[in-house]
Amino acid sequence: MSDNSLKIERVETFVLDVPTTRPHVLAMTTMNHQSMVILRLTFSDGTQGIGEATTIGGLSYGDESPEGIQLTLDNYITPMLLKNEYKSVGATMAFINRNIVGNRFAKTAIEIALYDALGHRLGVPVSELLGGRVVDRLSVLWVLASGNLDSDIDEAHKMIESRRHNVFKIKIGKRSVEEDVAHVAAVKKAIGDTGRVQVDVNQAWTRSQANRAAPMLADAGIDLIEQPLAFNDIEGAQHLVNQGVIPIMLDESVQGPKVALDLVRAKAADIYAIKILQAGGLTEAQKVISFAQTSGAALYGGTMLESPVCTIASAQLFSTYEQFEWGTELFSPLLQNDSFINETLDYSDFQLTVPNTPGLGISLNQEKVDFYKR
Ligand code: MUC
Ligand code: MG
Repeated sequence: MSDNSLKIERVETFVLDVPTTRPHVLAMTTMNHQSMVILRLTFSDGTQGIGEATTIGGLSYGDESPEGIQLTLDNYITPMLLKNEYKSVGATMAFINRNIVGNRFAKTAIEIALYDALGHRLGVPVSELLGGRVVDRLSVLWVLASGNLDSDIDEAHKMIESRRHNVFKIKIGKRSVEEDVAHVAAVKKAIGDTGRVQVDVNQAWTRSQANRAAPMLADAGIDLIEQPLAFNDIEGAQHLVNQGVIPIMLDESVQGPKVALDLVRAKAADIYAIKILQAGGLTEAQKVISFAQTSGAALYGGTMLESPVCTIASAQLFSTYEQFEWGTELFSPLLQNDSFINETLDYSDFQLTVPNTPGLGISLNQEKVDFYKR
């Protein structure tokens, strides 16, 4: 069948609320469950594609919410998809981008599903549609965010012993700089040379707090500081990078390729967290990566605490690069206490295996979807 005669016949969206294995304490919210918008496209040739758009803590992290994403998909994007002949992933995304401003997360869900369906139609993994696989395994860190020092240390030891993770990101910014530094220094001391530690402030500090904390964290043996300042404080980030006390990573700041280009021009980060949802899709994330890489900055594979769907979409993309110097944080399926896919993801020896079967390489377990959907 030629692609010209293809149509998208059905678009389904579900909001799933899946409990976390423990409360996940971030500077701006504490998560006891994760709410994920899952999308399924069905084409006239019978192929299907799945996608996802997920935020953190409703509207506390960014400007799209699960309910808003579902509404955008159902009321605005779906009618466009059903009305037009399907030509290609690129033509569909170009059409959506011409007609819908912003809404990067909702657009990402569509693009993931289009690539998944195309992979199934052609019999290749999504990585092959994005330039081709370079690596099959990705390093994955674990995020310590229990809010309690003893639990964090205990969790870190267990992860190292089971060879699941030996790099840890600790969420800070809720308490005073001194309390936070004491907490992360104690974790680093407890694990010593068996693991590495980095911190994520999630925009909670003022410039003076960041200036004070940077040398303290460097002295404690912490590898890097992620998003110490407000997402739009480019000058502040630039100043911290110039000081060169400790590497600075930007995350919430990286809202799509145009912003990434501005950040790169301003030399506002040593490391960029690459998130396909924040970028606005897989193709947009490729642009962000190109800007960061070309500028000489380093890469880190980020997450919005996504389900396996978006996690594996990200992994398919990241696998097409020789090196994400700071690894990835594609751990969130392990923070959810149940799974709604049929496959078991392989997390072992501190890495995740990127599926190598057609499309994303994972499929929805409909019974579980029905159980967790609102
Ligand atoms: C963030 O800001 O990095 C990623 C891991 C995690 O625990 O929270 C997210 C968001
Ligand atoms: Mg972050």
